[in-house]
Amino acid sequence: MPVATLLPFTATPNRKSASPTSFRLTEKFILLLVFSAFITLCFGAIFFLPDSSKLLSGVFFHSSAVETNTHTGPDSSDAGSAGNDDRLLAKIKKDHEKALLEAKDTLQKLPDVIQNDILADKAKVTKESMGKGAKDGNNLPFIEYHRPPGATGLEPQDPETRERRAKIKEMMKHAWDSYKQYAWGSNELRPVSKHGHSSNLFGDIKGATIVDALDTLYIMEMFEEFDAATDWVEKSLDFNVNAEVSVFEVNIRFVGGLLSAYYLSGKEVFRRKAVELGEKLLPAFKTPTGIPWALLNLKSGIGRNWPWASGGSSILAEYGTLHLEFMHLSRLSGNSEFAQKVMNIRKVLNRLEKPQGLYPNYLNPNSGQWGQHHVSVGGLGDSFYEYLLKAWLMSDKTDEEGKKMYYDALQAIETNLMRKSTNGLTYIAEWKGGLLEHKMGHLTCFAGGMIALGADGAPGDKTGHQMEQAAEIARTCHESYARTTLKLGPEAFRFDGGVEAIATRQNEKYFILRPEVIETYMYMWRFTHDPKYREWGWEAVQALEQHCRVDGGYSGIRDVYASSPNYDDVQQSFYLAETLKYLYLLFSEDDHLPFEHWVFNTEAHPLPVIRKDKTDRPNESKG
Ligand code: DMJ
Repeated sequence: MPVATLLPFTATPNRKSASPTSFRLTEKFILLLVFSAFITLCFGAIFFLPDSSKLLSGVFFHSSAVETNTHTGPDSSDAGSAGNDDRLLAKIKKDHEKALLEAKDTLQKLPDVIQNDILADKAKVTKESMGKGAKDGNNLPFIEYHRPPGATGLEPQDPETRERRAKIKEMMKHAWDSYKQYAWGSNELRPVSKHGHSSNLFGDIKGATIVDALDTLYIMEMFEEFDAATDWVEKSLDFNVNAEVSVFEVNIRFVGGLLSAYYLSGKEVFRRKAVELGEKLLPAFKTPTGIPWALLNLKSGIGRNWPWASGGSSILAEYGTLHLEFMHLSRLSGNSEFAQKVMNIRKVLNRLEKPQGLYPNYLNPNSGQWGQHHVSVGGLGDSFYEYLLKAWLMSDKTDEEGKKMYYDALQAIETNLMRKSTNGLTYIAEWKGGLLEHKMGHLTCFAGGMIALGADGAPGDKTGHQMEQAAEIARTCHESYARTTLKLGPEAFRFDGGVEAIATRQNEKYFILRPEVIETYMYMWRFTHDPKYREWGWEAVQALEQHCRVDGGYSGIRDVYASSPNYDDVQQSFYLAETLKYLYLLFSEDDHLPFEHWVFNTEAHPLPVIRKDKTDRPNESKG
C-alpha cells in the first residue's frame, strides 16, 4: 500500500479544498516524522511501562494459552479449566491422604519412638544449621548433660551396715587391683594362674572387665580407678575388629557399661564409644524379619545363629535384651534407627500365636516362626521378661505395650511354670512342649527381684500377691545356697526325685560368681526393709570371702557340695559389674541409685528413666 493513502488522517484542517496530494514536500516529511514518533511511543508503552509483562501476556499469550488448552483437550475451553480443577483437587486429596497416613503412623508409635524421631529431626536441623565446624568427632548432636540423682550415696547411718558396705568396697578393690595387676586390657582375669582370659563371646574386643566395672567403680567412689579405666577406654578400647561377637553379650556388657558410665560421669567419650559400638551392631538386624542374629562379624557385618539353637533360631533372651540400651542409643545419638529396630522385634512377637500365652525360647529369624517349644525364665528366656517390665519403667511408665506384654507373660508363667514343692518352696520350672521339668536355674533367681519391682504396677489388686511370690522365690533361692556345703548356690537345683532346691547332676553343681540371688535380696530389701535380706546377703559375702577369694582375685568353684573349693580360675566380669554392685547397694541407703530415677540393665548397669514431662530429664535442657 502506498504511503499517500494514509495521509488524509493527518491532513491540516485549515487547508480547505486542498487535496492530500497538494501537501508540500516539507509538510509531508514533518507529518511522516510525527506519525513515526507516535508509533514508536505506542510500542514503547507496551514494552517499557510498569507491568508490561502482564500486559504482554494478557494481550498476546493469555488467549493463545487458552487456545492451547482447548486444542489439547477433547472438549471446549471450559472442559480444559475443569481438567485443571480436577487435577488440583486430586493433588489436594493426595496430599491430605498422605498427611493422614503420616499422622496415623505417628499415633501408632510409642511416645519414646516419637520423641526419638523428633530428636533425630532436631539433630539433623542443628547439624545443618551449625555447619561442619560445629560437629564433634563422631557427628553426634550436642547434648546438655545433667546428672540424674543418686549417682553416689551417703554413708549408712547404722555402724554395722556402714562396716559391711566398706567391706564390699574392699572386695571390689581386691577384684579390680588383681585384674589390673595380672590381666589389664584382657577381657577377664584368671585369678589362680594370674593372667588374662578371654571368652570368644567378645570376639577380639578387649577390656570387658574394665567396661563392665566402670559404673561400679564410680558408685563406690573409687575415682582414681575410674579415671584409669576411662583413660584405657579413651586410648585402647577398639571395636574395629575382624571377629565374630555375641550381639547380646556385647550389648549388655559393653554398650550397657558405656551408657552407664556416660550417665554417671557425663564424659563424652563414653557416649561416643557406646554409639560407635551400637552402630556396629546394627547389621545384625539384617534378616527377613528384623529379628537379629545371635552372632555378628563386626567387620563384615555378616551374622548367623548359634549352631545348636533349634533349626537356626535366634534366642529369646538375646534378641529380647536389647531394648533398654537401644532406646538410650537413639536418645544419645539422635538416630531413631536403634529404637525402630527393637520396636520391630515386639511387632514380630505380637503377631505370633503364643502357646498357653508363653514365649518359646527359639524363634527363626528367616521364617518368623517359633522353633522348639521350650520355655524358661532362666537361661535362654530370662532377661526378655525383665526388659519388658523395665522398658515400661524406663519410659516413665508410658510404654503401655511393654507393660501389657510383661504382665500377660507373668500371668502365663504363674499358671504354667510356677509350682510349690511338697515342703512349700515356690519355684519356677521349665516347660518343654507342655511337659514340666522341675528344675530351677541360678539364673532364674533374678525373677524374685523382677516380680518385686513390677508388683506395684500389677493389674487388678495383685500387688500384694506378687510381693508374696517374690518373697517366696527369694526364700527358695536362699535355700539353694543354704543347702550346700560351701553356702554358695549351684547353677541349677531340682525339685524331683525326693530333693528340694538341691543340684543332683554333677554338671549343675558349679558356682561362677553369679549375681542373681543377691540381686533379688537387694530388690527385696529396698521394697520391704526386712533385715533378713541383708543377713542373707552377708552370708553370701562370708562364703565368697572364704571360698572364692584367692590371692589373685575371686574365682568360681566347680562344686558347691564339695568340702573345699575346686577353682575354675575365672573372675567373671559380671562379678564386678553385678554381684559386687548389688551387694554394695544392699548395704547402702535407698537414695543411692533410687528406683524412681534409674533402671538397671540385665548386667546391673544403671540407665536413667526417660522422663515424659522433661522435668529431671538427664541430658536435656529443661524448660
Ligand atoms: C549376666 O551377664 C547377665 O545378668 C545376664 O542377663 C545373664 N546372667 C549373667 C550373670 O549371671
